[in-house]
Amino acid sequence: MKAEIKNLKKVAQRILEAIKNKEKIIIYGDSDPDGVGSVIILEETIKELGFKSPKIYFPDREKEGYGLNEKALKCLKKYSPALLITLDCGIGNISEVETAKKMGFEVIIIDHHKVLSQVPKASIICAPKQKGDKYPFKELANAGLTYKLSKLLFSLANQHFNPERFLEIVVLATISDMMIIEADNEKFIKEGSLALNFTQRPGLIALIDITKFENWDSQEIRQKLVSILNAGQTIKHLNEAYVLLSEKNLTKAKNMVQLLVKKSEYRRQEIKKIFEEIEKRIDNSDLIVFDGDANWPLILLGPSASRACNKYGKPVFLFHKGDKECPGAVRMPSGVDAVKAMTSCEDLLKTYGGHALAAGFRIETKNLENFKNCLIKYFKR
Ligand SMILES: [Mn+2]
Repeated sequence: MKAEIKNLKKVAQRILEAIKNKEKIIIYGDSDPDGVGSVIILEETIKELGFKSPKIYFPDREKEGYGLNEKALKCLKKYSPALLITLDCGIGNISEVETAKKMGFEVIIIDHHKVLSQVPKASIICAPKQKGDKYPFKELANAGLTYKLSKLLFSLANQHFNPERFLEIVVLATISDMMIIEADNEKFIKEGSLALNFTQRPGLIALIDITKFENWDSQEIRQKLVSILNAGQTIKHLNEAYVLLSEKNLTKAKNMVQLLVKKSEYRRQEIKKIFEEIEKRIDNSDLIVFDGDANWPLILLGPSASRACNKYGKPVFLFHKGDKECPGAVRMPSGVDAVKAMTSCEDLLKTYGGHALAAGFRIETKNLENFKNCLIKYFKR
């Protein structure tokens, strides 16, 4: 029998206990389609299993940064004591988990990102990349991981599980996070694309309707659906993609989609401007692209870095230049590991993490030059 994901069952049992005891539950997700998808799957699952109203929270990447953060915890403090479940984030938040625990939260981390040398002291960590996890496939999107949790929750509760309503979400998240298309992911994409075809979800019906869907393949899903979901901003701690995919009313969903389409067009133009600026500044003799600007918002840097990385085939580090601190996005050509590269400079960084080919960091502005030199040293080896 195939080994199971470490702690998946522990998490499921703890959540069922919380449902039974009517504890408070906070679902805390990353503000991108994978985080949004994970939140929707877990929220709908526990509601169907009888839990009334979990508190949902998405951090604002511009104002709060990625992952669990102190500002968010201050907002959430009034809900303590509660079970705080982080989805698609948390594995790098050592000090923030400490703060959360002091506030009276019990923290559960469900995160598919790379595990750094130290892990937070959470109550339970479910992360396929953590030590001792024997599950053979390591490249699930976080929504794929949450899907497995959902399935287990339904089965432990002896309730009927309807896979399609979640597979249609998993496919979007898996494609959005650019997870490798093999093993579980291949199955998710195949079955998820089919499920999308027959979706009952007003947000997806509206989205598919407006984008004139034709081929139902990964490329079209990325270009037409994921790009629009990605334009969703986080407003009052809720991501707009989440609001759309949770909407029950088709007319409202259609209006939301129209707004998101406009935002995604604007976003595309802004990304193009940043990319053109990078092209102007680039020095072809440099080993890496390392650039920042006070006018570049963090949320546009991932896609801008992807474009630069595709074109130049070099490691790309882009940051929003702040007076004191700079948050940044990293993209790597295949075969190079962003997290390993940053680990070699970890003393200079406030936080960092992510995947081999797509990652992020936060650094004090005074350390930028040293960080750049440290990276060049790493890539020269
Ligand atoms: Mn993710």
